[in-house]
Amino acid sequence: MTRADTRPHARPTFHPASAPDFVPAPRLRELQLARLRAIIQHAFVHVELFRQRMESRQLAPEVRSLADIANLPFTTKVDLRDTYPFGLFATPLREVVRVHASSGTTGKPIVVAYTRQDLDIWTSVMVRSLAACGLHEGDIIQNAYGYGLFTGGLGAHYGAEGIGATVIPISGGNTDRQLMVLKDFGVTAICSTPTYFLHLIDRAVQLGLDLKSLPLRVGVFGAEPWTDSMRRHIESATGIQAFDIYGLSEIIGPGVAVECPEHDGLHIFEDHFYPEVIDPETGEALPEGQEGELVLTTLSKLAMPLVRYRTRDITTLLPGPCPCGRTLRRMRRIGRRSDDMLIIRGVNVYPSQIEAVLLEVEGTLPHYQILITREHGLDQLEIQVEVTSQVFSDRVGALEALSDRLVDTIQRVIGIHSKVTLVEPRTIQRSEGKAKRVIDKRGQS
Ligand code: DLL
Repeated sequence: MTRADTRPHARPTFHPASAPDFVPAPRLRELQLARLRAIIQHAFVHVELFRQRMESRQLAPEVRSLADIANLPFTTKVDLRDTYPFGLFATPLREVVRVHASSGTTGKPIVVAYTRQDLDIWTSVMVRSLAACGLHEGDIIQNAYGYGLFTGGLGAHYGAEGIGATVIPISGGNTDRQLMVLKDFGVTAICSTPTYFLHLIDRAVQLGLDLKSLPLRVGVFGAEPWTDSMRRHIESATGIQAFDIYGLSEIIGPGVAVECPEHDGLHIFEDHFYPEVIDPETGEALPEGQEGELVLTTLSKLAMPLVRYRTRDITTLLPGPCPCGRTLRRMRRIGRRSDDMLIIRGVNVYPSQIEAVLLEVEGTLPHYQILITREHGLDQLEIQVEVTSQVFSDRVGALEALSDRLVDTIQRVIGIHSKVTLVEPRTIQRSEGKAKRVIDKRGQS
């Protein structure tokens, strides 16, 4: 194949499925209000936890204006945990055609559900996302998000098929094979976590593969925070245009918000997800332009509607229109969270999950440290844990067996391979205040 065959020329980003992105704002507000009314009724009738919360505040499930949303109760990750696995479902299980899951704060994941119609909505927001990134029929999309319970793989997959592109469902990992496919199949776009793509860049350099010589022209990167300097690095090393895509399982998966070619904030698909930014301490809604925690209400999803879900992601709603013409409001890219959730190689990890494993095993002491570094673009996780002097003076074989067991159990619980280093009692620095359990050396560039 020649380069001319495989590299579709830049076309305007308008795709018929993107029409809702450009609806005049007053019309969009009407639609949001109509959908909000319906979803509040639906949740009130079908979700016990929501009904109880409303009743305990003497709130009727009636919404007069969009401003009324500020009176509704929040939903949190703890609610998902407490109702595990299916307690927040608002439709009978036979209408649920898919579930996904993501890490919870403890050993159990949180479970999310989709009806057939919910999946169609998800595909539609992913089609609009990919269209905003300039993708269209004829593109060849290598989907390196993980397939499985994680929403990244299947979310991007259906979006890519929906836009009429050719999808390569390669999933994550197996870097050399990724590079082979990237080159041999004439791939024009890649979907992956930004750090995994950095890793691909590094490996390509090692193998002497010049990514700039390939037809690859777009990267759709998300599932973890990244920065503008990472974007510059990616773009100058590969010649592609890098787009930020945001989403979370609880709300739908990827496709909650995406950048347009202006790269000045992410447009939120407001016709399906109503955004607010609140002060994470007081819960008060903040005006546009002020930084706080993103709170999202699903306006159309039936299997698991969420009202005022506290994402813990910190952002700002950007004032003013975007030159691209989309009327959807924009949020600044997510740089950090207000809780302790870590994202390692795109996987959500809570230190409490690791702690639970360490404390269960005999011979360990409750002093540990989690170190995260980045080598060749790939996140590395090391856990240092103190063991009793008795274990430490045991045979070397016993120490090795203990660390192997910890590596296995941690991998099973969080889904990531780690290095476990067992150290002598009192090796790990004690803190005078809060213990510093996590040392994240990945930096911000
Ligand atoms: O990460 C969904 C996704 C898949 C988004 C693929 C984009 C691409 P969860 O595993 O539930 O879902 O993790 C959601 O990841 O609350 C953020 O903290 C973080 N996150 C997701 N996208 C971005 C992004 C998927 N573009 C959590 N920038 C969210 C920064 C992001 N953080």
